[in-house]
Amino acid sequence: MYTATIGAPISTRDIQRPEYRSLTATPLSPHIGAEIGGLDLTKPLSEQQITELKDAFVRYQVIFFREQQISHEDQIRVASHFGPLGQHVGKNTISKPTDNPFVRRFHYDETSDRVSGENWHSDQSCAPMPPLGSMLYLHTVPPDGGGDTLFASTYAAYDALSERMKDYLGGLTATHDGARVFGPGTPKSSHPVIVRHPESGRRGIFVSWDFTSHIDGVPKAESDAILNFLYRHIGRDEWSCRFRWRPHSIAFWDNRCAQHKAIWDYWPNIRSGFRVQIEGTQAPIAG
Ligand SMILES: O=C(O)CCC(=O)C(=O)O
Ligand SMILES: [Fe+2]
Repeated sequence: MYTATIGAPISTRDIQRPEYRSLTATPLSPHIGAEIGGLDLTKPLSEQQITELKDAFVRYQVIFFREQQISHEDQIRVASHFGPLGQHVGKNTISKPTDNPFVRRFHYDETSDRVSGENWHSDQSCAPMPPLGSMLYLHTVPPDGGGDTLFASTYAAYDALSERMKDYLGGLTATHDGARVFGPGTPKSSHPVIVRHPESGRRGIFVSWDFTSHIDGVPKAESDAILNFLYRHIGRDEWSCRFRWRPHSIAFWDNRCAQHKAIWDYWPNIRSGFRVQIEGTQAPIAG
């Protein structure tokens, strides 16, 4: 158990949970993640289902679905309830485009020499307006397990910082350089280190191992030390969950308050599916 004496993280349980009537939400861990039941994503959703799904997405930061054998059209329809779909800003990406401009293929097999997202990150935070959320559907998973995805709550990580550290980080910005992940020609942007979620109002830490090159305006050694502390802190087991995929599972995460990390322990087996992303509505807001 995490035994912080100061700044103990607030769990999703501490925030009053509504009684959903059109779906079920079963939390995966106290701080992040819930499995959603009672929906068939191949069929249009009712207004109430959409409202409750949006609530669950913001509340749990990542929501999961099982046994949903969806087409590209189904995936696009469900994701579009959360906003217009967007396109990947990376130049040289491991995932590949499909015939549909909004759907990317995430496929790995014996010929793969790397996979997407092996370090903690939120998607394309190098963009001036990073994607609000990403929805990954896998139809094929390794036969003997493996290929899990980790998710961490940047809210809980923030809550667990000391008040002194919160004060120090509060006014800072950091540079997110897309070239680190996707090569030259990918955007670079500066964002607040502590951000406020536009819907929940909660604060979270917004720097990641993958994209953040430095904290702006402080000596490099200081930036490196603080960032390394924050990366380890965000990825702590105490506010992470681990999603074990099955064929036709979906993970749908909120890039504004969750980070994720893909585990590549299944070579040479196949792990395959499709992802869409929802366009950001605004640049990250200082907390
Ligand atoms: O393959 C995964 O589990 C996640 C990969 C990733 O980082 C992403 O889809 O954004
Ligand atoms: Fe990712």
